[in-house]
Amino acid sequence: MKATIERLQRMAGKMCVKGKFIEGIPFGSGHINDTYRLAFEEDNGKVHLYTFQGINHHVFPNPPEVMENIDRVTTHLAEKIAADKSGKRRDTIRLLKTTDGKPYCFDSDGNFWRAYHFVDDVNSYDMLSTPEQAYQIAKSFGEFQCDLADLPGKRLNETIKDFHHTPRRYQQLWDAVKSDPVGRVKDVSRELDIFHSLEDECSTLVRALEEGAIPERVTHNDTKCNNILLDNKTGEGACVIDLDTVMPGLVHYDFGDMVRGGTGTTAEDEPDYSKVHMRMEMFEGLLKGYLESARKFLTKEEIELLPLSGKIITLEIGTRFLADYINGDIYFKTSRPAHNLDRARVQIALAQSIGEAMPQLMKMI
Ligand code: ADP
Ligand code: GN1
Ligand code: MG
Repeated sequence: MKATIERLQRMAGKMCVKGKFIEGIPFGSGHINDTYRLAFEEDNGKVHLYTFQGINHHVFPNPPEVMENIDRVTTHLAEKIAADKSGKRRDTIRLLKTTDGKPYCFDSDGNFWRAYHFVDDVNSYDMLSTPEQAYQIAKSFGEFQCDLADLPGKRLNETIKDFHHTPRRYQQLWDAVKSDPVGRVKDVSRELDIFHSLEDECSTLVRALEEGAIPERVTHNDTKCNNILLDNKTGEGACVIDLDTVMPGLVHYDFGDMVRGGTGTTAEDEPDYSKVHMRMEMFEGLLKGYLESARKFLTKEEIELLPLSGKIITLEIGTRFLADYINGDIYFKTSRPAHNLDRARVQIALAQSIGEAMPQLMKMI
């Protein structure tokens, strides 16, 4: 869905924005939603920026349930920020209400739209360049989990069923292989063999949950490094974003996805996977930041599984990229024919590199 300027203006007309529309530009590098930055100007010259997003309803089958979660979570975080006297608390993204008081509206094709106040003087990074960034990111995501531990009310909606049920993600890959709708399976036998050989180990987290060894908590579930905004001046985490998948989950999929997104030597879609390795100093930064904020609530069993979590989620997301390649690129946004295959190969190489480092990683905890 690519929105025209006219459509963005019509959506803006339904939201409580300040000022007159001056521009709308595509923004960010997310794989799922359609994100735009809109600017408005008041008569006195003051400019207001907002993020407008068309929600991908193929990925999120029930957008009102997604928005109910986001409304509850951001309200809870905003209350904590308002009650904090030190003024040092990280901010939350803040939803804009529609003119009739709702957290989303529709366009003429029935697509769901939402808007947030744009967070300025920040940056989000597709790849990390320093261990300090890794430290700040993990510290912020740990605080985010901690802040949501006392979220009042019913269990959050599961916005995507079995989102991090790794064995079911594997099953989706085997289902794709079986149906082979666009004849791509013949090109990926090396990748399938590797995934197959690691399948049992990948069930470790789900098994531990089922056996009651580790608890369910409220987690973010999509903690790659461009889902947090870092303050341009201080380098600290300014705001956690992309809250579509905040729901009940395991802390490991959050920590693991930081390892996946933050420790690699290349972009997630590097075409030459021989360049892919995990960077130990980034892992150290992540672990230090995460434990600094999360150690107070984590159990011993949870901490012991942190190193393995990076390998497991990297393979899990690898199975999703490969399944999407086999299915003809219907889920993740792509910009070239082998895009999902490149992404899957990078995940395999990174998971192998994390696997090789496992003895050292275990020593660090
Ligand atoms: P997706 O689900 O497609 O990944 P995101 O919610 O992560 O969508 O948004 C995509 C990008 O837009 C982010 O990586 C970030 O760069 C930018 N962005 C999103 N929300 C805001 C915001 N409130 N302020 C500033 N930038 C934002
Ligand atoms: C998607 O929305 P975005 O781009 O932050 C995906 C994640 C994947 C990630 C891989 C809802 O994240 O699960 O790990 O791409 N989000 C959804 O880059 O499927
Ligand atoms: Mg995102």
